[in-house]
Formats: sequence, structure tokens, C-alpha cells
Amino acid sequence: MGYTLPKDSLFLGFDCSTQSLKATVLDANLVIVASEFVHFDSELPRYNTKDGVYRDPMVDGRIVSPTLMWVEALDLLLEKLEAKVDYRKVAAISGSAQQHGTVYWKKGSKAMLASLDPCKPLVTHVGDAFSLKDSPIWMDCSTTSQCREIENAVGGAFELSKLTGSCAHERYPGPQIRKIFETQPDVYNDTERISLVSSFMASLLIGGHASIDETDGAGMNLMDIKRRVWSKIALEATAPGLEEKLGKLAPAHAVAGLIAPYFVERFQFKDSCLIIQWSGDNPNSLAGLALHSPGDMAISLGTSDTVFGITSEPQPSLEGHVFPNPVDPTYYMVMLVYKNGSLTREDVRNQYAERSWDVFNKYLEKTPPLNGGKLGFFYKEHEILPPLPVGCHRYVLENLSCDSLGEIKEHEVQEFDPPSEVRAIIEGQFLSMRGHAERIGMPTPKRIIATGGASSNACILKEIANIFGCPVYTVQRPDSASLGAALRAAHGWLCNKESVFVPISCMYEDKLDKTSLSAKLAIPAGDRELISKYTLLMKKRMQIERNLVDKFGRI
Ligand code: ADP
Ligand code: XUL
Repeated sequence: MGYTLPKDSLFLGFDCSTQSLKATVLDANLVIVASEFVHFDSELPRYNTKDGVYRDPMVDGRIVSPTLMWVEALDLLLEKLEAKVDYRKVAAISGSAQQHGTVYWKKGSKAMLASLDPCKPLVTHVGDAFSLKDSPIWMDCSTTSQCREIENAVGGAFELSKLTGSCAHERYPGPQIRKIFETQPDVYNDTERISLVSSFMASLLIGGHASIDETDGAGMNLMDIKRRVWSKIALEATAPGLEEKLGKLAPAHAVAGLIAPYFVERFQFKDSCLIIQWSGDNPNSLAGLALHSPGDMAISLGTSDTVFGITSEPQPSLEGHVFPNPVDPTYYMVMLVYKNGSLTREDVRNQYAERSWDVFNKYLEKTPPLNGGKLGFFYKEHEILPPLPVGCHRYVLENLSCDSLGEIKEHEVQEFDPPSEVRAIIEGQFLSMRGHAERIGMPTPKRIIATGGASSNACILKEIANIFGCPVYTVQRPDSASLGAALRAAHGWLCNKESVFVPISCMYEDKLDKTSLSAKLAIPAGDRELISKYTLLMKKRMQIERNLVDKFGRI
């Protein structure tokens, strides 16, 4: 059965990502009618961030963002968007945020949130609301010892993965919270509530502490993935009294609350405007890309690179992540995450391609597929997958033309010529995605939908089609996360109206092409012969990667 949304209504979706806060507005036909963004570094220069973050020079791997910058960005974005959107028509708002970042609300902050004065900007009200000024974010990797402590306490990495959907990861809230409990006990004790970036932004909008949604909650090493409740054993392994500080979990399609009077008076939203639970950026992208069946794969090329798909039978492992599907409670999403995404590509571009994507693309076009056997591993940041420290490793492979893995030998080199550096980073990143996706049992993709900033680059998409051997699609806007959030706002509104869960596809079934959710073929599948050569190269790469992890891997 198809459902229609009220004719004149609008649905607003945000995405609080690493580098910017974005917004997308959908009308009742699920067509984008407006979008806007605030770029943190350039538009909020007083926070002095670089790429939206602070890298702590004193503590190796500690990466945080100023919590108040996100607060100020919300007011600023609403001011910018006001010229384009009649806020009185907005029936519901939802959002997306970088996953895993944590916000620490001080004791008494609930009362502060409940009394926001519309005459003054948000930032003046919550300036003193946090027990920790800067929020540890997904790029942080300073919690290795806490990861091991938590894993050991629950019976090992694989046990934790079976229980929560992932083994312990440095960027996950469980280890982050444990580190604060261990190293700053006063901060931990003074904390009334811990939010994820997603539930934090929802909290501002409802003027109260919003629940953490089950999907983003799965990315914490704290939630029982099967039962979708906090896991007592994981909580105990992390910090005392934690359950109370986390509050309740809620499904991603649930209503978090009505919009706070602050936004009604300051921006003229209707007081009946619903705030639907916010969730993580990757889950929101899954919704925004309308992924619906196993074999649909998405590659998001943002600050981080992620690969994700859908499954009904998740198999938690040591490398990927399992989350509940944010728009279908019967399914799960599986995901791989790379920290060295766009910023590492930019680094190679700046060093070898005159700081220009045009030159970068020219180099990609003039170098042959397989790069004459030049294979690179580029880690500008500590990598998650594989767990390797900062560094670059370059190899030249011999006998690549033969069919047997055993006969291909490698020798290490210091540097390639600039065009080969460019091809090496691109081929390396996508060969790794293919190798790891196969290893965690993601179905062979029938099609790939590319999204995120770098998906606007057709030369990069061509390499994806060649390496994976399937067609690559793109969407109207590379920012699928805020689009997914706007769609989820409409979905949550509908579920609330019907007082029952409504499958999201009912909203666009038979008319996907007329909505802004449709995907367009960007690059057809690559040549079959080339794909089998890439298969061999991928296997060789996985072998070398294993050796690198044995030699340099973080324990
Ligand atoms: P996030 O949402 O994580 O903040 P985005 O998805 O907005 O990030 O992506 C931003 C990144 O997109 C930039 O860091 C930049 O490297 C990359 N990007 C933008 N245009 C291109 C291009 N033409 N080719 C490759 N990468 C690009
Ligand atoms: C996912 C992850 C990143 C962030 C980036 O596990 O760490 O993709 O969500 O915003």
C-alpha cells in the first residue's frame, strides 16, 4: 500500500559531519527543494579547527572537535536556510551525524536545555553545559589500552563482536568513555548524560536529553546487537554507573520529541514539528541511497571512506561492523570503515598533482590499469582497516602477467613517479575495499552506488567499476546522509501518524524515479578480463597487507 505525505509539507534533514553541517529539505513528493551548509573551518574560524577537528600534539592519536562549534553551526545553518525555506511548512526534522563521537553533559544541563531563551543564540545557553569541552570523535585512536581491557573483560575480541556487532575499536564510545573514567574521574562523575553526536544534536532541537537510537547505539561497543538493549556485561566492562548516563535507546524511526519553543519563536517552526531520532551518517546514507536488497553496495567517499550493504543474517567478525538497519527493523547493515579517505587522497594530490583534481585525473587517465605492478599503502592517519600506524609502503610487483599468486614477487621502493603515485592510491584504496568486503562475506555487488564528496569525480568512479567489475551509480547529490535524514524525517512522521511501523519503501514504491532518491548510471561495469587481473592483484595486496600488519600492526 502506498502512503502519501500532506501536500504542502516539508521534511528537513541535517548531517553534522566531520568538516561541515549540511541540510537537505524534501517536499511531500520526496524531491529536494533546498539545501545549505556551514563549513566549520572557514565559517566558524574562531574555533581554529583544521578539517573540523583538533589533533592533540601532546597525546598521540587524540582527535577531538569543539562541541560548541556544532551548537553554533546549528543556529548559523538555520539562519542561512531561512531565506530558502518556509519553516512553518516543516512537519518533521531528523538528522545524521558522524558516528561514534561522544558529548559529555554536565550535571544540571537538562535544566539548562529546558529553558533556552529565543532572544539569545544557542551557544550562550549551553556554553557551560558540558563536563568536557571537546568531544572525542571517530578519528580518535588514543584508546588502544581501553579496547584491550574491554575485550578481555567480555571474553575476547570475537565475543565482544558477537555481543555488540564489532570488536573494540579505538574510535568507539565504549573505549572513549572508559578512558575518561580512568584518566579524568572528576569529569566522569560530573557527567549527567553522555550523548552521541547524533543524539546530542537532537537534544538541542527538543530542548532535553534525546535518546540514542539503536542504529548509532550499535556503534558503541555497548549495545546487545540482537536484543537492542544496553548489554550489562559490556557496560560493566566499561565504567560504573554508565547505564544511567546513557539513558534509554529508541528505534531510529521513533519521535524524539516536539521541537523546542526556542526554534518555534526564533525561526517560526510550527510547535507541532516533530523531531525524529537522529542517527549515524552511514546508516542515514543507507536510507538516502534507498539500498534495499543484498547485492546493493554503497561506497561513501567522504572524510572517511565506507563500504556498506544489507543483510538479514549478520555475521559479526573482527574487521567489519554490524548495525541494525535504520529504516527496516528486520534487517541489518554491514560496513567497513577506512580512516584514510578523502584527506589522504587530497594529500597525494597536493604532493604529486599540483594540488589540482584536474591534474590528479589526468594522471589517472595516462597511467595503465594495474599501474605496471606499482602497489601503494598510504596511511596519513592511523588506519582502522587494516590496523596500521601512519606511514606509506610502496612495492613493485614482478611477474604480474602470470596467473599464479605464488609467482608474483614484490620489492619495496621509496617512491613512484607522480602519475603512478596517483594511480597507486586510488587502486590501493579500492582493491582493499574489494578484498575486505569479500572477506566479511558481503555479497558480490550487482551494482555500487557511490556517494560522498569524491563521488563527483568520474575518473575515480571508473576505477571502482574496473576493480569491482560492476556498474557504478551516483545520486543527484553526493550528500546522501542529509538526504537520508530528510527521508527518515518523513518516514518517522508517517510511522507516528499511522501509530505503527510503515515500511519505508511504501513511501517511494513505483515512483522512485520521480523522487530525488533515484540513482543514475555513471559508469558501466568494467572489462571482464581486466577484472580477473584485478582479482589476482587484490589477493596479492591482501597478502602484503597481512605481512605489514604482522610487522607494524597495533596490538
Ligand atoms: P564529510 O561529509 O565527511 O565532511 P564530504 O562527503 O563532504 O565529507 O567530502 C569532502 C571531501 O570530498 C573533501 O575532503 C575532498 O577531498 C573530496 N572531494 C571533493 N571534490 C572532489 C573531486 N573532484 N575529486 C576527489 N575528491 C573530491
Ligand atoms: C564509521 C566511521 C566514520 C564516521 C565518519 O564507523 O567511523 O564513517 O561515521 O563520519
